[in-house]
Amino acid sequence: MQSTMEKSASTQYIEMENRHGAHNYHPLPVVLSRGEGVFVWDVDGKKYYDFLSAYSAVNQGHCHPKIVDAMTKQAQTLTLTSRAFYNDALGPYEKFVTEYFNFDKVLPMNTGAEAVETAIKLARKWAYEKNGIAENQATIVVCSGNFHGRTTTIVSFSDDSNAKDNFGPFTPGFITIPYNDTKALEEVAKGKNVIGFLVEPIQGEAGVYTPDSDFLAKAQSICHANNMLFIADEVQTGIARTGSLLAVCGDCTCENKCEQQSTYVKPDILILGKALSGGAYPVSAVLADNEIMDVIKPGQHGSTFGGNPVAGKVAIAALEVVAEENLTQNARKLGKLFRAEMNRIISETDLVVKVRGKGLLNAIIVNDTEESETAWNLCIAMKNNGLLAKPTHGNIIRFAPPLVMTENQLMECVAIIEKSIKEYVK
Ligand code: IF1
Repeated sequence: MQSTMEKSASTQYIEMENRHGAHNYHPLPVVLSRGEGVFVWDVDGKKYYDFLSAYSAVNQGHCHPKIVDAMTKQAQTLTLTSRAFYNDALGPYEKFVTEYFNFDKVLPMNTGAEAVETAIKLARKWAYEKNGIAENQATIVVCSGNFHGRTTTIVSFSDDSNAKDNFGPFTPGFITIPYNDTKALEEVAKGKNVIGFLVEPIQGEAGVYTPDSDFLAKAQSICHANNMLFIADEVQTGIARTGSLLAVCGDCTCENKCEQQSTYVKPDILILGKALSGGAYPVSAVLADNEIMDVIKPGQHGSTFGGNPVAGKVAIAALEVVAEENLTQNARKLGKLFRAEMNRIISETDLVVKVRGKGLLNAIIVNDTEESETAWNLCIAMKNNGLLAKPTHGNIIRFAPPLVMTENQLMECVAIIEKSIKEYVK
């Protein structure tokens, strides 16, 4: 039995988590203690490229000085008033974020799941009060392979048994269609009481599934032809990750989100989270125009921390960084380069069979079964070579670096990935 003195620092931290923390994750065996920009360091001082960005929350890079400064200043001034009173931070944040994304109103929350839950409640309430749907009969269409969070209602419409099993009884009022299938959407849209379509513009957790280029536009028009709300969950794909400000912006990279852009598919309800704060603080948001948002009256929805002063200042700083540092354009440029390099490597190895993604949200498919350890072992090899990434499901590895990465840094990461693949022995 090793004494504490003999155990490495990493081992001690890992054992502490195992002993005192719920085992609801299976992390890669690395213990991080510092982050800056595209880099993180472990407790032994080893430096890594972060190629996960905390599941696309750290788009602006770790500990971005502008974001940390905004958070620190507000944290030393006024952290939380609750919504029982007004404060001088919430209104300016609400004005900023609604103008930034071109919606009339925002309902501020904290986590992505809370924002998804808020969007579901908002859509249902709109349907009953504005659309004549019979009470408690509203049905929302979702896609197979979805991931929208971990609350009981959200896992009620998950088809991932690991995320759903033994958490019942489940919330009714959802119908599932295949992802990227507008014919199926058209069919179910004819049903009675169908009020909305909740969809990820790119399915992240399912393995970075990018739909047909016209899927979102077609889905939106089917929704509007059937008096349904088009609800976009951009918690993971939003905030410049896919090479435009929102994945629903399509090919547009402009900073003025407007409906004039031909490729822009404006959601009726937009859900944001993660990088809305640059990963510094839990901030999420639901945006909609007045016709929808005004169904919520005082006392009908809320949250202790929702829209708190620190969250508002952090989100403004995080969104200003996206514009000031041209992160959408950078994500688009580096994403194209990354996929080209991955395709070159794929042509030179049997270990990886495909790369897919948009902007800097990408994934490679490892040439082995979902149950195999190959993707995991390849991530261990990349970790040992100085790059951190993690499989989503089985044989799929997601690659999502901070959007502040330079071309030289990206090429260094490609070299690490290539070295790890070519040295890998099954
Ligand atoms: C985990 C990944 C999973 C999300 C979308 C809402 C939420 C998420 C599209 C909820 C959260 C996180 C949750 C985290 C792992 C990660 C994730 F795809 F991003 F990798 F699980 F699918 N909509 N995604 O992706 O936001 O409540 O977490 O703030 O739960 O394991 P949250």
